Amino acid sequence: MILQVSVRGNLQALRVFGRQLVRCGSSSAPLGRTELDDGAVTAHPLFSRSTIGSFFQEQPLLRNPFTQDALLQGYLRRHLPVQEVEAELRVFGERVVREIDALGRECEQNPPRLQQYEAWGRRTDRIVTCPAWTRMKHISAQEGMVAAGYERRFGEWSRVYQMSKLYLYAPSAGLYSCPLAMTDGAAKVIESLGMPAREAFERLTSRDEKRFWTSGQWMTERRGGSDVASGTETVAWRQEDGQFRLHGFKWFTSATDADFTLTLARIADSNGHTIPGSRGLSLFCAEVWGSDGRTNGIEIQRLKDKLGTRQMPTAELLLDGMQAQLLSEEGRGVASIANMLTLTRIHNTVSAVAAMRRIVQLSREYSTKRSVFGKLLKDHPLHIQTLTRLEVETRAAFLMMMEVCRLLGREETGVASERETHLLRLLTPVVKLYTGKQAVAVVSEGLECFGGQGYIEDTGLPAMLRDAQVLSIWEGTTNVLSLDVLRSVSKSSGLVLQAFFSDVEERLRSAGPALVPAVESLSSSLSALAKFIQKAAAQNPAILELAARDLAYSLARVYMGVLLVDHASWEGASDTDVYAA
Ligand code: UCC
Repeated sequence: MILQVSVRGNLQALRVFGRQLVRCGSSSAPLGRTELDDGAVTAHPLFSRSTIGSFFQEQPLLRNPFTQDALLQGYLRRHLPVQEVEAELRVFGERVVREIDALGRECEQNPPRLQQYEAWGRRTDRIVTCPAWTRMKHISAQEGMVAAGYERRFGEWSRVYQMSKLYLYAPSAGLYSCPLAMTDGAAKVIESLGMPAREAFERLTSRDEKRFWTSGQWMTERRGGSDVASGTETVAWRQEDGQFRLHGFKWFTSATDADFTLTLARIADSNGHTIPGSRGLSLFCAEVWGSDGRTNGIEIQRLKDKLGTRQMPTAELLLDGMQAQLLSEEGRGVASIANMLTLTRIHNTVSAVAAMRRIVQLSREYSTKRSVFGKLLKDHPLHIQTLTRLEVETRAAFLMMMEVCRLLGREETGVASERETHLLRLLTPVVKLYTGKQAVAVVSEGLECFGGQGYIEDTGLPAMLRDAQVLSIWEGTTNVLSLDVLRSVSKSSGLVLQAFFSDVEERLRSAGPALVPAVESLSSSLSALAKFIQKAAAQNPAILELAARDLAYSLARVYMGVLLVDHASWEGASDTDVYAA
């Protein structure tokens, strides 16, 4: 009981209360003791620090995401035991805590804006971003976020190294992971086409912050971004110098402040006719800004008002004579941009798994500070069970992500077997669709670990959930990617599935003795999956399409289970690795 006032009647009470308020407001009121007119004494003045209370919940601290991540460290010890990598990631993890995380928050708090006109009415089409966003670009160059994939310092393991770094970076990077994904994808396309745009490639993969370029990927038009073949209306007109002028409307262009872009268009013949469908699409590249800072024949119509990813400009663009260079063979646009899709889908996966890992790290840290019902959260079995489930989901997703990065690195350095090439094709859509969805579930559950605080904006936690939601949408929705799984099966005449089964069976055969129950459980899932596929294959294509998502999910879950077992079977595995499997 704070206020002990004996009053007769309401009027008296109000008078006393009013006088007390005045006294409490005056600096002469003694702290901790207030004398009232009738001689009663309160222990504390109203509305002072002591009355409101002096307890504050301790906030969860971001600690070095590399040293906190036993699985990443274990994975690298197993596959890439190079002192230099370990030391670099440790130092980079410190940089994330000291510098990058705050910049990422700044990007969220200062979203980009469009300045369409200058004061006197001329079009400017400028996207104004905050200094922290520019800083992210410089840091990305310095740290070789894209370059690392092409320098190939660690041979076939270079992608694992690059993506490990990106994995530490992404949750703090204020969505700079998005332009980096597209930049990496553009570099990959140029490299795979034999360097038709060498200077651009050098800039996209540069560590020099003054030379470094980012790239966009403009595929989506008003008719939508999934069915690119029938949705693309942009027309390319050939010029006398062999360059093209593009006219069309791009409906979703992410990270539109990029220096460079890849885009699809239909080449018009001398009569102005174009070829419909996929066969009519060609791939172009273009610089977005001229040397005078003006756009290259582009009008920025507006910036999108999005649920999340607010740090990053996403725009609608009218291409009104954008000068562009043809990159692919004519009519090979979709097949040529597929390499970019592979890269951006892998980046998407890295961002998804990194978001899961970050929320688990913060929740675990918080559980050592937050006390409820007389003990810390970490001492509540039900809470630990929840965290454990999140940990297992995150571990499984991490291992599948790393496996795809490993396969990519092997393919790019020419050492992948045929089976590995098939697996890369199959697993890329599988890992993207599964982790994109799972990130939303894990981050959402993770937010709950902070109670109401998980719902409060300036903790930075809600932005994680908003930003996770896009991961299952862009770069192919869950259903579009499930159909891509079917495409990979039919294009390879089933060889991708053969590769999957033989890889899985081989890994299960070499599982350690402690893992027998897990192996038994996986073997029975595997037989069920094989039966499901046989049955589905015997059905008509419409049924197969209906089964696409379930097939993709089953492939993901079985593969993740197998990778957990595989990782728990190496001689350096920890008890936690075995327990998780
Ligand atoms: O742009 C967007 C947002 C950008 C933001 C990026 C940031 C990401 C970073 C995340 C980190 C934070 S959103 C745009 C989203 N749209 C998409 O992702 C496209 C989704 N739609 C598809 O994937 C479709 O399946 C299409 C467009 C690929 C289907 O096109 P078609 O023309 O109907 O496909 P076809 O006819 O089946 O295939 C044409 C060719 C074939 O090769 P050839 O001719 O040699 O037989 C296919 O094998 O393309 C090949 N192909 C592929 N190859 C098609 N898909 C693939 C693939 N995934 N991998 C390899």
